[in-house]
Amino acid sequence: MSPRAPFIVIEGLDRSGKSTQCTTLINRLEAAGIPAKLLKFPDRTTTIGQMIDAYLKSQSELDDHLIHLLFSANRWELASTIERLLREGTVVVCDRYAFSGIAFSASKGLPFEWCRAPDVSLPAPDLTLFLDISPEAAMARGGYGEERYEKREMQESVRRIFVRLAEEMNGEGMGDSRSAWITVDASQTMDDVSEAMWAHVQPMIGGTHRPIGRLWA
Ligand code: FDM
Ligand code: MG
Repeated sequence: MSPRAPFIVIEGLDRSGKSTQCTTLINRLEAAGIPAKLLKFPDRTTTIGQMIDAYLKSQSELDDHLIHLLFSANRWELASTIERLLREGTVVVCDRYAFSGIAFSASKGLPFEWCRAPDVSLPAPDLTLFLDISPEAAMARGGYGEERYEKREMQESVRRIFVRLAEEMNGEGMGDSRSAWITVDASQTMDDVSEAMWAHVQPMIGGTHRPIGRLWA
């Protein structure tokens, strides 16, 4: 049986350089002759994604629990596509995933375990690269945009929860999740960040015979 491709998630605060680095990573994979597909959550193109988009732009108001479940449902919409791509040998790079889901909703005061529950058993990334930057440094890059959550206090709380998730993902008792979490210093130059990311991705590009893991299952 031929190996499946790895599933790579990029997480980070707003203005951490996440989207740019995702594109650079895809280009590097393709230049190395590896088929690769970039996915982004929220995926604003689906019906659920359009509801999320309106909420983020403050064009609608939704209960905190409800929007959390929509973000999760938006991942489940793509779950089988992710698995198919990996089995076909296409590396999947995701700009945000379930970790953003927990970090942002828990920052609004929803219980951590409640936030995790709807994402349990989603395809687990083989590698999560967390682009870490302080909210001060992120703001110095030109400030935040107009969307909901792009505020200093929110970003500080989100970062604290990402750090908690990092400790947990690398700790004991992760069961079948088997997802390495690597923190990358995103305050470096763009080139240094992409080099640091590539150093972790490059060893995986040959694929793996390990079955696709399930998040927190
Ligand atoms: N976000 C993103 C969430 O609150 N929950 C989620 O599950 C995901 C995937 O949506 F503020 C938040 C994070 C961010 C906003 O993301 C839109 P982008 O990457 O800025 O488009
Ligand atoms: Mg944003």
